[in-house]
Amino acid sequence: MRKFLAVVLLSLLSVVAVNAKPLVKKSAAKGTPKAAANKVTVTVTSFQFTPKTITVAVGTTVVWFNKEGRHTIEADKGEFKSEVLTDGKSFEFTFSKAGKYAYHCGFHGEAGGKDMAGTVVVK
Ligand SMILES: [Cu+2]
Repeated sequence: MRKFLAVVLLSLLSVVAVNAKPLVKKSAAKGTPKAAANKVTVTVTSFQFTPKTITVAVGTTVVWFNKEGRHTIEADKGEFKSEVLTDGKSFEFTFSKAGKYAYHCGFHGEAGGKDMAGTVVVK
């Protein structure tokens, strides 16, 4: 009887050990460093940028994702300018220098923050 119990206990232990294996793998995967994303998205709709003003760290890539309509992303001072973006298209620009970058849509806005316009503050 004792021997039988011992065998049952042993087989139970081995089942637990097998089941525990995936858990160990999971926690090991958690420690794997992820690639630094460093991207911020601005949503483009008709006729605004959301958020209108964003503040990011130097080196950040800002992605303008166009949900609807035809728009462009143009820096007031010419640091960047996108092609015409149609539905579902996006434009990105990496800011490597601190500063205040005002931009606007070439169709629906103007330099100086008028109408469809926004600002990226890089610190
Ligand atoms: Cu526009």
